[in-house]
Amino acid sequence: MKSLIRKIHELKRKRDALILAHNYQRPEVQDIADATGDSLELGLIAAKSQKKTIVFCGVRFMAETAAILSPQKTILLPVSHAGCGLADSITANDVRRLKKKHPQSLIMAYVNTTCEVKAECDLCCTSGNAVPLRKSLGRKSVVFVPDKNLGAYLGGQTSGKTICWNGFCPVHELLSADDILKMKRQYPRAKLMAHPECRPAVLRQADYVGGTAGMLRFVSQESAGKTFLVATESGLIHRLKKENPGKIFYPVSPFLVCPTMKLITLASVWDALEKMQYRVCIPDGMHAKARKALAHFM
Ligand code: CIZ
Ligand code: SF4
Repeated sequence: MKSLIRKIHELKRKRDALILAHNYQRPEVQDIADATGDSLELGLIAAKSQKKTIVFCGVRFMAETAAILSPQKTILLPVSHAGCGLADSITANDVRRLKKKHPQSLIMAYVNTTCEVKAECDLCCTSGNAVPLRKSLGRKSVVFVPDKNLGAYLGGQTSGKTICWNGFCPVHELLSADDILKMKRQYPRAKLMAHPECRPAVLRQADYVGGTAGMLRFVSQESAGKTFLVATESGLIHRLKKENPGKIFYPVSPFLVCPTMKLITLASVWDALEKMQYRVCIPDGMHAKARKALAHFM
């Protein structure tokens, strides 16, 4: 493995590339990356970087988001079929139908959507800024796509009407209130952090609800707690432990593993650099529309 890591670093220099890894990536992939983060953080790092080539270790919609934010750069996704069950739960046609059905509503998309879907939406949010963004729209009716759990959470936090698409993340949806109760019984003093893609019955038990960037902040700044129960994809635990050596983290279930996130390995990162594959391109004519939905991030 050491020689493969060395080879990746050599090739990265030769190609003058930047390697970015999502917080859900395998530990060894996170460790060779120049930066780790959530999809929006990584997209913004890509956009600010001087490097022309970005190896994006994550799933397709994330690499697409980086490509929307960095139209002049070459964005490489090491495994071309690394998709997201949640993003694939809605198509651009579905959104066009929703717009016809709810002509008075704004269409708000979670970042976990394809570029075709983003291009049809009015604005895009992450798990980190969904609540303030929804609040800024006041009592305006909103159709939120595609995550029903994040949508229900938003509806509960804000006053306007929020109509939800029925999508869900196949990983977070697996968690039940019982899984949480069992862990809380075992670690009664631990703080529970839950991703808003979890079911409402899980979120109701959480001390903190937020995306991966928010969880990292909660642990480092906002909480005096020492032990944390983590209700999100297992990859985040590696970074939580690395950045908080004095604290203890337990995944709330052994099943919180996203199979498509884990498709990316060191070997595929090396291949991506060697063969300059697989380039993620935004179809002509879609770029400007998708960028508009992301404009408030830039
Ligand atoms: O936007 C992301 O990066 C996702 C899907 C997860 C998170 O909360 O960081
Ligand atoms: Fe998609 Fe869920 Fe995997 Fe995140 S954890 S990439 S939402 S399938």
